[in-house]
Amino acid sequence: MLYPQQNNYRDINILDGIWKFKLDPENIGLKGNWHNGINNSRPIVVPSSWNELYPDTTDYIGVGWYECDFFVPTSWISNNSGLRFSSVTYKATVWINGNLIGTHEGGHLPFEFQLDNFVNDDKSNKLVVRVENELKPDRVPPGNVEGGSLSIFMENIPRTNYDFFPYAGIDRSVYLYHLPEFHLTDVIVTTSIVNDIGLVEIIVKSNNDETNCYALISSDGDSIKSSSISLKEQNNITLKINNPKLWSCSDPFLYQLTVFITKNGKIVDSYQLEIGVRSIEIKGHQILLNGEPIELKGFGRHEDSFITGRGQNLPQTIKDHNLLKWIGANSYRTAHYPYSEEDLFLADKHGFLVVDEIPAVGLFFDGKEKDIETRLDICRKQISELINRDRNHPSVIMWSIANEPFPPDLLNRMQRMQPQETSDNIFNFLSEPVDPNATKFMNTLLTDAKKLDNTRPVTFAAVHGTPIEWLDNVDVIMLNRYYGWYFGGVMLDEAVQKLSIELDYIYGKTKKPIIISEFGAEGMTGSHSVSQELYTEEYQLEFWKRYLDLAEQKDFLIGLHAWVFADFRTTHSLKRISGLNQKGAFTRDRKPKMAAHYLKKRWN
Ligand code: BDP
Repeated sequence: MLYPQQNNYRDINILDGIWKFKLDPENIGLKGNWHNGINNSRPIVVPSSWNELYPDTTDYIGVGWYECDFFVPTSWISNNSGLRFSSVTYKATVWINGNLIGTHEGGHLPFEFQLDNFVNDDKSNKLVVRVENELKPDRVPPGNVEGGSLSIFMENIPRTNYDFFPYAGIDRSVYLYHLPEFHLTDVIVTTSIVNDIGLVEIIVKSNNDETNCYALISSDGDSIKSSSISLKEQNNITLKINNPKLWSCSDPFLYQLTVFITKNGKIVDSYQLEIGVRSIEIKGHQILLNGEPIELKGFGRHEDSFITGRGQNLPQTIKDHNLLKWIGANSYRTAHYPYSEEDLFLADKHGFLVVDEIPAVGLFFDGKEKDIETRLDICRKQISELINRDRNHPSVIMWSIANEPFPPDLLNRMQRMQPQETSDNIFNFLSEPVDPNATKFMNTLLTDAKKLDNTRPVTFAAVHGTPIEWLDNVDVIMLNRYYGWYFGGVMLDEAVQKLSIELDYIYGKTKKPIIISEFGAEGMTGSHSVSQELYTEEYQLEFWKRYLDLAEQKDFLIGLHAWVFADFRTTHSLKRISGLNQKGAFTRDRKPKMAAHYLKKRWN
């Protein structure tokens, strides 16, 4: 799905602004025909999460209704206009002028509907959206899980199966768009480098194959143009750039690519995008960018801010990217869901290496079989939506199909992870097979991602105790590790020793590159101590220092993503003081903690 664009042939109208809003705690709106218009509404901002705006919406789980009016320019009424939501969390049902136009399940990913036949060309139109954010075990991410996997560690409210606040609403921009009669429906770009030649392969899809197509790549006044192809005969174009300027972290050079559609020799549509010429491959225990080994330094992040919640906050996105540069990071993971498209456009420009993740956090494999099947279907849909959205970004180097899927018998496996557990062959149990259905679930997702895009490695972030057989099918292993916090807090010497043994064990079994995709300790700003004390800024710093020191001794450890970039809002529980996860290098308002200054020294 192409990002909406305005040019000589295409038009957009962004509907962001103040909309009408009403909660529906009794769920009476559907019967009460609220889809024709809502009464007694109050204002809300689109995009934003509804939670931080009113006292009664803060912890609200249920249904909320949105409404706005819009006009469609008369020049648009030609059967090619659409309505695109960049993200609605969690489930959206959409009506225009009282007519149902569609539904979409799952946050953080875009969806769109054709407008034709639904809109008036002479008067205003009423758009009504019912948003529902119930926490259910058969959703992704899941919530209200019976004997919830997360409650092993903490009873939390609202009852998510994951550690961040379930913000809800129309949380990213809403677009009306208009396309010309003959238009591009997709452009897929892959690049490679062969003997100093940059190959740019473009697959073009159009709504009409009685058209022709050509592509132009330009930079600094130079341009390369392909010959024109008939889309009836082929839909792929390859352009060659001699001695290309490659996209890299230190020089994220972007070329302008424009794809044109012509009909009877006349241009009828075009689409522009910025592309980076680069290659990514795995060789032995290394990830190679343009043939050179890379090391990832950075964080897992969250889209989380005061007042807007998880709603799109572009000033904060810019600020976060600047702080990532300041601290010397070259990489991040979109933990635990796809970030805004604008975030990735910036990553392309800034040269960040992004691990792009679907919202599959808190997956578990016990409970009702039907729920497991539903979750699998949703994850598969999310992988496809994510790859279709993000595949043209040079910054995206890997797909992550889950965060911490919980192996069956999690509690028992975790107990063996305590540093005090020192029996011989402590990690052998990781090589034992687990429930084959769970393994099949994981392999289905990895295979899907590979099939949709065979140019990028696939991975997932593995919790303590993840069986080796789940790691067998990833290209790069990502491990979330908390030795020295949840596992042997304060006992840093023993913790790092156990981590070292485990890393050697896993590498020995798999021979794949390993990234520690999470490691962190809570550091409450202003909490200090001369001795090693949990929750102090000193302990947080020391924790990260020990992991960084260990990483220097392991060749196969090719990346460290500290958890987490900044403090973020999570559910209420005894372990989350003030409703915050405080493992951030920065506070929630982006002030550096002691450990941020330390990481800056190490990473620069
Ligand atoms: C990890 C989870 C992450 C949590 C983190 C923590 O992947 O979402 O926020 O633990 O406890 O296991 O801080």
